[in-house]
Amino acid sequence: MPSTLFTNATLACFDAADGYGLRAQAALRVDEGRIAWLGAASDCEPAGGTEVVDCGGRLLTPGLVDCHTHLVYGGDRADEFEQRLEGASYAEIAAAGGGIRATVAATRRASEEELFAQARPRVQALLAEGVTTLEIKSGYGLDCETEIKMLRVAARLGDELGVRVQKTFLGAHALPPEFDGRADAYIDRVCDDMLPRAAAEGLVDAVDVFVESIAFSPAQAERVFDCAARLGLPIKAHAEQLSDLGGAALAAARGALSVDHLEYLSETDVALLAANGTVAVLLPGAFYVLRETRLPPLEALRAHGVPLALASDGNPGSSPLHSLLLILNLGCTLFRLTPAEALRGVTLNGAKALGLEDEIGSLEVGKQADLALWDVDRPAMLAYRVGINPCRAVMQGGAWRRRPETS
Ligand code: DI6
Ligand code: FE
Repeated sequence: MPSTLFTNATLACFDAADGYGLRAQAALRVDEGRIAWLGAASDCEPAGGTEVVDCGGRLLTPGLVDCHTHLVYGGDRADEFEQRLEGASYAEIAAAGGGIRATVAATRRASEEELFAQARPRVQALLAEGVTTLEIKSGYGLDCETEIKMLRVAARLGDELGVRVQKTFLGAHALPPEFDGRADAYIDRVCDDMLPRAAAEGLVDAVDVFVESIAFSPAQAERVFDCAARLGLPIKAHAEQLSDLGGAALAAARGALSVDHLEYLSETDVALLAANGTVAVLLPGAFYVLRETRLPPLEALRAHGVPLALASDGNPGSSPLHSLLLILNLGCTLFRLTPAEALRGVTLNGAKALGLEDEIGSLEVGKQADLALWDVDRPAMLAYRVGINPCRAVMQGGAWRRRPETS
C-alpha cells in the first residue's frame, strides 16, 4: 500500500480530553493503512514514492462515525408522517399496530437482494459526507430468519461499499404480532434461539434492547443482557426515550458500551453512566422528527464527564435522516452542544460507543487511517452550515475512497 503525506493541513485530532485538538500548518503521514506520523508541516520530508496531498490549509478530520442506525429495512413510513401531522402521536401509531410493526411486515416480505438495494443509497448518503464507520442494527425482523437476513445485508453493505459496518442485534426492539400478550415468551425465543444463532454466524458485534413501555421492561432487558454476557458480546440500550424506566442505569451497571436517546434520563442515573464509562448517545434526529420537547440532561452529563456521542438513528419512523452533517447542526441547535462536542460525538466518542476507540475516531499515531478532508478551514463550519456538503476526499484504512480533485 503506497504511503501518503497530507501536508499544509489543519488537523482536528481529538487527541486531548476536550476541544478539537487543532493543529494548523500541520502534516500527517499514512503508511500501511495507519497514521504513521503527524506534526508541523515544516518538520516533514516526504520519502521517495510517497504521494503528497497539499491540503491548502483545509481541515482534515478522522473519518466520521455514525454509531446508531437502523438503515436496513423494507418500505417507508411516509403515511405515518402524514398521520402525525394530522395529530396522531408516535406511541399511538405504534399501539394501533403501525410504527415498528409496519416496517417489520415490509422487511419480512423483502428479499435479501431487495433489502440491500433499498439500504444502499441510505448508506451512500452517509459515505458522501465523510462517514467511514457506521453501525447498523437488526430489529425489523423479530424472527430468527429475518433478523439474520438483515444482519447479512448489513455485512454485505460494508463489504461492497468499502466501509466499516458494526452489526448490532436488536431482536428485542418490539413485540412481533405472533407473540401478542406473550412478551416473556418472545424474550425466551430471543435468548434461546435468535441471538445465539445470529452470533454463531458471526453476525453480531453488540446486543441492543429497546427498554420502553411500548417495547420491553427492564427485567426483560436483563434477560437479554444475561444472554449477551454468556455469548461474550457487549451490550447497548435504547433507553429513556419516551419515559424513565431506568433502562440506562441498568445497562450502564452491566458495563454497556452506550445508552442511547436519554431525553428522560434522571440526573441521579447520570452518575452510573460516568462510573461505568458508558457513552451517552444523543439522537437529535428523532427528537426533531417527533417534535419532542424534553431535553436530555446535558448539564448533568457534562458535569459528570460522561462521553457524549451523536448519531443519525436513521430509521423509517422516528428519524428518516441520512445526513450526519445535519445531525451535527441539530445537536448544536436543539441540544445546545458546542460544535467541538458535536464533532467529538461523531468521531472519537462515536467510536467509543462501538468499542472501537483504540482503533479509529481520532488522529493519533497507530490508528487506522480513516480520514476526511473538507473544503473548510474551521471545524465549526461542519456544524454551522446546512445543505452544502464540503467533503472533498475520504481515505479508508489508507486507501482512497474518494481522491481529492487537484485544484
Ligand atoms: N427508537 C427509535 O428511535 C427507533 N427505534 C427505537 O427503538 C425507531 C424505530 C421506528 O420507528 O421504526
Ligand atoms: Fe434507534
